[in-house]
Amino acid sequence: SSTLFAQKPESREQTRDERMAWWREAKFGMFVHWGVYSVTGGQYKGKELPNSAEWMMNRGNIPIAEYEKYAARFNPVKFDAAEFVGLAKQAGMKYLVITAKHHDGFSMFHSTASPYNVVDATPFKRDIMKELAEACQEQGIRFGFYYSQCQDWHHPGGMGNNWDKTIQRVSFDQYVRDKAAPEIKQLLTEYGPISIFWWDTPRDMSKEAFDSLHSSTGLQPDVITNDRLGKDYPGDHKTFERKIPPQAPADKYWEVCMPISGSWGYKKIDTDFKSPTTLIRNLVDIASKGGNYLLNVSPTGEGNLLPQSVERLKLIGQWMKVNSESIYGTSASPLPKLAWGRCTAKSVDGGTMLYLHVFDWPSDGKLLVPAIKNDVRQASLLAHGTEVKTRLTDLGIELTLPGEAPDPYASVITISIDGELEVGIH
Ligand code: H79
Repeated sequence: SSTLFAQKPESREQTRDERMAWWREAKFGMFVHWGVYSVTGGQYKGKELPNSAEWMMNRGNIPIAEYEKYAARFNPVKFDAAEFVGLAKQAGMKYLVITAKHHDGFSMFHSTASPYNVVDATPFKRDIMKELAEACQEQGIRFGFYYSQCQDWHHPGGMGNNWDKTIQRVSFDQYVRDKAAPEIKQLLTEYGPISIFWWDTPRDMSKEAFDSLHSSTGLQPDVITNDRLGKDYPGDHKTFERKIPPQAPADKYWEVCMPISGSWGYKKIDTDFKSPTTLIRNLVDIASKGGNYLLNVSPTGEGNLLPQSVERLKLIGQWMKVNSESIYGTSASPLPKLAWGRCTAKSVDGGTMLYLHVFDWPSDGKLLVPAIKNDVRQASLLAHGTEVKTRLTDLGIELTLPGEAPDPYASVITISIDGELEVGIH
């Protein structure tokens, strides 16, 4: 493609694998959508607005001057950064990415480029991004910013607002110069180490605007970016939204971001919370295809998470406490599609460790791990270390399992194999 969307300079490209090493190891992160839209939880003038939440301003065609008033109602007194980050950590998440500015143009940090921010325009007056950056640093959680670089429904040069005709429009380039570029520079210089800069969502822009946004991430040499800055800009990793790819994608680094419920931002009426089983199996499914899971939660206007989210994060954490070895640092399954669950793999000294995640426990106790031609050194249940009997057959390895599944979400069996793993049709 054109030089407009050129790759990163050679010197940085060479270290991409190094920069991605922690991310690949981490596998699991928390995504957070939080802003002044969270005050009403998707409702406008007391009524439920379809597909609203963080899109409320757009869905309600709310004029800028009217939407600004939500800032005066944003006072999340229940927010405690240490507690919030602690919950992510307890769930087994290794990083946190939060909306520094969503499409509505409201800055959740003490922006020096726009007074429409959490310190200057709300009764709360606290720099939420700074508090989270510090809490993450303290608790060993990597920290990243989501930033809507194209759509900004508040600035007269931002994209996306076609309903407020009262504003005197300026160019997108001017919006980048006045707001986006200085804000990004501030986020990448005043908030400590930033591990991820998460662009959303790509639209056409001039070379000047692209170069300015693109070069600003160079302020933190180790920062990881996704593929949503510009149309053909690959970034460091690919982002899938809401849907898990049915097969392992060809991309070296990729993630699936997905809300824990129906929407990204807090919604008062949200009946679509995913079950703990679905959430844990999603994490396993994504890991088995070599990707990361960025699971979104939605703080309310008061700054807390709904009990449905807290409960789910804690259940995932309980599962991870026993089984995280089967997730962190693993790579995609080397096996063909498995009827009963998923597999992740790790290279170990002189061999391979396979982690079999059994979703459907066999009623006859016989589990076939297809296509493996190697003898097994050892097989055991990860939860208790109980050894599992194995037999090499024409079709692969047959395991003899106890009658009951040890885990209702996903029972993990480890298989260690000496030497090179041989997989194929017999
Ligand atoms: O931040 C989250 C979304 O707000 C944002 N990306 C994720 C991570 C996003 N921006 N655009 N889109 C997602 C896709 C746009 C979907 C739309 Fe709609 C369909 C826009 C209008 C119709 C969904 C449904 C949003 C409003 C109604």
